[in-house]
Amino acid sequence: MRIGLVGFAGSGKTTVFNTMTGLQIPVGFGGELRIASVKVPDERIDALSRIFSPKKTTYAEMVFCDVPGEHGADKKGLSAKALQQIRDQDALCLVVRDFVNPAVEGDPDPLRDLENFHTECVFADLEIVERRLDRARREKAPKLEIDTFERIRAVLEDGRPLRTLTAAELDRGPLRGYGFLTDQKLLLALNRDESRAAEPMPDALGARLSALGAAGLVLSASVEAEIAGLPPDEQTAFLDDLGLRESALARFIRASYGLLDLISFFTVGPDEVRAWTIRRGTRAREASGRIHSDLERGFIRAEVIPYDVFMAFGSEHAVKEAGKLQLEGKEYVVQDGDIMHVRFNV
Ligand SMILES: Nc1nc2c(ncn2[C@@H]2O[C@H](COP(=O)(O)OP(=O)(O)OP(=O)(O)O)[C@@H](O)[C@H]2O)c(=O)[nH]1
Ligand SMILES: [Mg+2]
Repeated sequence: MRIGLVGFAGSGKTTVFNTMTGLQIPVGFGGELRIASVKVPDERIDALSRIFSPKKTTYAEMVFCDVPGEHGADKKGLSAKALQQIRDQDALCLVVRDFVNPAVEGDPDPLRDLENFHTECVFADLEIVERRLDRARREKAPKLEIDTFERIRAVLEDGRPLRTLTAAELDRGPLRGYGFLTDQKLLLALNRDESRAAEPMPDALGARLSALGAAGLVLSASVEAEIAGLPPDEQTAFLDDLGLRESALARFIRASYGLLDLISFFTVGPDEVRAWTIRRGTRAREASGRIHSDLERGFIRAEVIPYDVFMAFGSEHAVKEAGKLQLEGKEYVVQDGDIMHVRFNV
């Protein structure tokens, strides 16, 4: 699962990347594509770790990729190389500038930048569709396939992103491998000047985002980068001063998690307390395969304690005594925060 920080030059992507990763990549223009994995902060793991005092505590991880906003030949839009790098991501976080950057011409205009980015993605997708249709006709491809591509061409020509089509409206099977930009999940990070970090998202921008099937959040990357460098107790005081309750890092990671429809389940014990990432809707047998393929192969049943239940009773023993331990089969849909112990036999 790789989330790409994407957008136009000078919008603050590398600054966001630094905040998330604790790295200190020089900001300014350009640079290389960079990838780093980030621990997903989770208070539930902190609490479980205090209770079990395990040898090792492992948080879930997410991978972020800083994609430079290299311009195309017109000096405005994105280059073909940048678009290809964007295509390679599993989901997109569009960092939009809402601060004055002396190195970038023009006042900040987040709605315009969102519109421009969307238009570039629509055109890039249309190009793929046209090429595919040309070839399909030449090769006399099955009618069903041609129909699908003609249908998505109509949607794109209408300026609509493919991501707004439900699974019932669009069978994505034949589209796999094309990497349509408008089908990627999209989170907009409105990157503000620190003085306006606590102001809400403007209504017009919020409305446009929901029409595009995208989510949004507000942050101030440069100030967050400073906060990330402070000791934890000073961080809270600094956030209070800005009128913020929580660091953007935590909000951002949660939003990304939600965007990808990811949840965590936990394994606990004296050796390790650990979070595992799965897609919402994953069943117990498949989820156990995240831990080890033997568990999936030899799956017998899962002993499940929801996090809140565990905390209410304070120990596995107390949960069992109270008859609250859930014995679940392979079809059980794992819930966010489930503490799982898998019984298996290989
Ligand atoms: N005032 C203010 N300046 C910011 C903020 N975020 C980034 N900047 C500044 O904007 C400039 C560009 O930031 P970068 O993070 O390098 O931008 P980028 O999106 O990575 O740019 P490219 O790599 O060229 O696509 C730097 O001088 C940052 O210090 C912010 O939240 N507020
Ligand atoms: Mg950069």
